[in-house]
Amino acid sequence: MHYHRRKSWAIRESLATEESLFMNRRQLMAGAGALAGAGLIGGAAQALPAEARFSPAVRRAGGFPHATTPVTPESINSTYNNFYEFGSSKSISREAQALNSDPWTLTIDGDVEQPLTLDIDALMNRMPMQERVYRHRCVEAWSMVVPWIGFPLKDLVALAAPLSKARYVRFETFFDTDTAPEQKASWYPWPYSEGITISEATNDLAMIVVGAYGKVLHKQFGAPLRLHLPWKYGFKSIKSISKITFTSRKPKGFWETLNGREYGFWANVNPEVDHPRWTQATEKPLGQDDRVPTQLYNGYGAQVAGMYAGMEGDRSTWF
Ligand SMILES: Nc1nc2c(c(=O)[nH]1)N[C@H]1C(S)=C(S)[C@@H](COP(=O)(O)O)O[C@H]1N2
Ligand SMILES: [Mo]
Repeated sequence: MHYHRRKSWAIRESLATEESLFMNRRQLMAGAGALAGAGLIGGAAQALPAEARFSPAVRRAGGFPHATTPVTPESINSTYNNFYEFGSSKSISREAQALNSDPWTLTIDGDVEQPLTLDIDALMNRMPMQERVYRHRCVEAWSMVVPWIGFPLKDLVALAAPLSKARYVRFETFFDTDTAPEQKASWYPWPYSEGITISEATNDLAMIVVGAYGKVLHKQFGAPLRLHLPWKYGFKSIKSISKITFTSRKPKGFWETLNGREYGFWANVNPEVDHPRWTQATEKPLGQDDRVPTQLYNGYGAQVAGMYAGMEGDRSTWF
């Protein structure tokens, strides 16, 4: 039957080039000029059997989620970041270039059938690549709209084959004080970590990001793979993930460990619940002059509110 139901968060047109969907990471990097010497390309670069991984159905499902606000210009986005491993200001894009993102391995352990360590290129070759435009709302009340490239987190969960006792997924960033000297600062609970429930991890919207703006992920965006949870405050969307652990115990993330009164486990966006030190009612989109109203679940309530039925009255759901 030639009738396809689009996901409610998908819109018609793709803003990025078609080719980007068919490129593997090394080709994307080459396209982005990240690999200076042509000698580095080839050899290790696998030819992608594109049809296998980018079926029309997958690409439709991965169409751009509905964003009523325009995509944030890449030039603004790639120079205004939170990546504390490289400094606590927003201007860490130069420092972040020290990150060694290739080669990269991802370890999956904890309550799983079989712990795994995967080369990220091999992992990407097994995952259905998609492009999605997502709004991102930082707890600090700025926001952006990014055309991400990546794959559904639920596909990675399926690959990991968690045991039934696993109720949470914990994510951990790399730890390397040589490339990220800020990780020597002992008052922070390095390495950065975050956690979500299995049901959140298998929600359609939860995405592992490996690219943006039609290119491999800039280092300052959290190369080579990061999380994006568009309905939660940005600190949940952990960058440069090196380990994923399935566990029966509720993980305590970097910010919750630092200040659990201001940054909690759920961190679902809600304009009506203020941060102790500022309002969450409005936000400043990067690259725009005027503030705009913040939306409940950052505008993704139709897809995610069901996971929190009955919890709405609990303040901890919202910070
Ligand atoms: N490892 C790591 N992940 C992180 C952070 C960080 O400091 N370190 N900052 C978080 C915060 S607060 C936000 S708002 C987003 C910022 O993502 P961006 O720089 O791509 O906009 O990354 C999140 N993930
Ligand atoms: Mo943030």
